[in-house]
Amino acid sequence: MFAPRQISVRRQHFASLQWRLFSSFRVYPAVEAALKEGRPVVALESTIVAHGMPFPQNLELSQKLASILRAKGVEPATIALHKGDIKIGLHPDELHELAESGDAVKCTTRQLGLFLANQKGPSWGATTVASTMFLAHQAGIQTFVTGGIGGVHRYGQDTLDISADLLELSRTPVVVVSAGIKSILDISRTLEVLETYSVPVVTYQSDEFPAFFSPHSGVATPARCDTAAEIAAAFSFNQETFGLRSGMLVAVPNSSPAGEAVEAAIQSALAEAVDQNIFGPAVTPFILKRVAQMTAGESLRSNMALVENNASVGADIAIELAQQKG
Ligand code: PSU
Ligand code: MN
Repeated sequence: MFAPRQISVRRQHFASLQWRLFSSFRVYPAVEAALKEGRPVVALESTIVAHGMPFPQNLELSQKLASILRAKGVEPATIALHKGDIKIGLHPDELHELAESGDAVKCTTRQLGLFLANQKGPSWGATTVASTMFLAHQAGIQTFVTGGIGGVHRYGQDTLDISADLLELSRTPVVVVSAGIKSILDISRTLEVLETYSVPVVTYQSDEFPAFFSPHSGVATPARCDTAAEIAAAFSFNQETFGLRSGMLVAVPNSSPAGEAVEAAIQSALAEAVDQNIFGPAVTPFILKRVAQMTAGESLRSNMALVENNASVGADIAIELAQQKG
């Protein structure tokens, strides 16, 4: 007898919560139209733009990604915070401003509210894999393309420096397309944590889990999928049939691997970070920057190529997911 009323009260509560939550959402018109019409959309993160690469390569990559996605009929949506707004998709001028800003605040999920509440800080908040996933899901976007995810840092068993990206993958249903995990992290331990968190991890068309700059890590992949359709179906079974809430990590082996100099540079950048007492959220941006400097742009070239490759696979997954819904 009481059940229907309870449900409707709960719905009303949810609706008012949604309204408050969405009140500072600014969905870019092209993204909004695609979502309304059930066309495929792919989310992109802003930390890779603000902290992962220098200007102007970060802008060039963002523009290239947009054209790769649009050529396949997929709408790109770069997610970022700007002053009091949550941006789902950016105008080209906004993307330019973000890429050039230099002072964007790296915002993982726990920083979202703090950034919006702080009126005095820098204008741009750059979302990480974790917070981009979270916001993409709020906006109804199921596929997210990036380069590399955060994970268990080396010696993470002592420092407990384990990226919030792993926690978010465990609780937010978004497919994250990456080139695996960088060797600045502890790849085996990262895969162990993902297993504990019940996050499906698949490698695209390979039995070996890739290590970002290199398609080889020496670690066997937990699962292999050969087509975008299989990945989309596995994700949908988890959501629809089993009611699971976790995301999914897809690793696409890098087809433009960086030379061996990059691995050597990673080793020395890691040592420098320890020497200079750099820790926590500052570690990843520091190492990426040093490696790019030490390899005279070789790491950057490989990084840009792998993200483009991921965009192509991610677009196919988004298309499959949109077809399954439609
Ligand atoms: N790995 C990269 N490039 C990046 C990042 C990771 O190769 O730009 C960024 C992503 O935004 C990722 C974040 O979510 O770093 C992880 O940071 P942390 O380890 O502090 O959680
Ligand atoms: Mn960390």
